[in-house]
Amino acid sequence: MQPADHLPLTDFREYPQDGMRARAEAFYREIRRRHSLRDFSDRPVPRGIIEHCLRAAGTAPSGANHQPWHFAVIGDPAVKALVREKAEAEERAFYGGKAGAAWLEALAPLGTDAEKPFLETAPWLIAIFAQRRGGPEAGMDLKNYYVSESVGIATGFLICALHHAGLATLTHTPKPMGFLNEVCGRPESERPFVLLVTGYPAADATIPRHATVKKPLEEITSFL
Ligand code: IYR
Repeated sequence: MQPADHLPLTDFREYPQDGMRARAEAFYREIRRRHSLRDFSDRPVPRGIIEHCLRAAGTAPSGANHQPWHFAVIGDPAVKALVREKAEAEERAFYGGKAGAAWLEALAPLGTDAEKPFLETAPWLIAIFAQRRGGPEAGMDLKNYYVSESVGIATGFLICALHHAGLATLTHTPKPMGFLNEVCGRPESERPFVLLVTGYPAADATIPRHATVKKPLEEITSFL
């Protein structure tokens, strides 16, 4: 095994404590304005903006730095139409009963159904794939570690980056979403993780009240 090669840390930034508090508060105010959106505008978004957000996602920490993710970015209207058709077919079965009564009841306050027009309206769909095998460099075929954790973190980075850039997002999970492998030309060794929808909100966009109610700090934390 090779000895680990290290570099000095040169890009860490320290802030005065007041500044830290202000930054922490400002980020909270910023991120609490992010809402999962289902009413998208068809207004185009330049590809370069999406690319920068994807670069940000690609800096996420991952198991052994294997970066076990692939982002298939769909902007072609014909491919978006195909994704909509396939997703809606799965969703019709899901909402038609496959989900089970408890799940459908949990979803009721969101007002979602099998109709997914946003899959065609939004300018970009980002299909995120989790790679079971890969490695730190392209073309490797090693086992990947903590794949779901890593891809989940990268997805979080991407959602934050898109929001920060001024774009709305939806984490969409048609169930099952195996059709994405075929549509995006991805190998069976990759598992579709989430379909991220992004673009501008429609002028008359609404969000479910249910989704705006977040648990207070006391309920989600314990300090030991
Ligand atoms: N995939 C379906 C159902 C759905 C499931 C959960 I959990 C949600 O938080 C929202 C929707 C759909 O996208 O409609």
